Amino acid sequence: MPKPLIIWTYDWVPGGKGSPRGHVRDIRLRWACEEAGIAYEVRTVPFDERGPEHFARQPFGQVPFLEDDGIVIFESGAALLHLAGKSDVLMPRDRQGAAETLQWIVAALNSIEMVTVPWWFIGLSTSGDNPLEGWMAMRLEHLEKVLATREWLAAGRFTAADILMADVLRIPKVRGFGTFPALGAYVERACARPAFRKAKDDQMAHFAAADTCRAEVPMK
Ligand SMILES: N[C@@H](CCC(=O)N[C@@H](CS)C(=O)NCC(=O)O)C(=O)O
Repeated sequence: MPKPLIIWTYDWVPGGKGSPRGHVRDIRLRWACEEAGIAYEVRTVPFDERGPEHFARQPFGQVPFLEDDGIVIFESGAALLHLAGKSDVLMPRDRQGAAETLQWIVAALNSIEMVTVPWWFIGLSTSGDNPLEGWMAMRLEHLEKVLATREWLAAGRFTAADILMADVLRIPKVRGFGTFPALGAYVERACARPAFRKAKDDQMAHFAAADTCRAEVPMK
């Protein structure tokens, strides 16, 4: 019997306004496993005190990382590709379909997330106009043209590229996709999938349970 693989995430992240709950990147791996029917467990590293064992497996002290039968792999994109190697639900096996999936996975990370994350951080720290708004709008406009003509990004069907792109687009979704209706519909469509809903609900429940544990720790 193959061992279930392990998705590592934090034991807790802050709740409340601006909370990352529901957005912690282990959701990408949970979602992929749910889509592909891959058995997995979730285990945790401390959020507050990141020790040498954590850094040995994720050199930036971040999450997620994945453990699969002796292999440990960090970076959500790399871990997603590792999962895609296990199931053609996530990545077609024909050369063209695989190439399209791969290119859109890298595009999600290197052309879209490279804008959305700094845009989001700067937005948190400025009350005025976000200086990255123009850059963001340009990237979204180009992606809008692609998604206006197709349901999913690669190979004519849902793939791991859509898991990554839709999750990345959940950040700009907060500002609204007013002039980008195809992007709005795409994120809605992806996030309506039962596998995403399960992954998100499970992540929310995981961090909510951690709140309860913290509340139960006796005060010194
Ligand atoms: N490029 C990394 C980014 C990982 C990342 O930013 N993880 C967040 C949680 S979603 C984190 O660990 N943040 C805490 C920190 O950066 O110290 C990946 O995709 O895995």
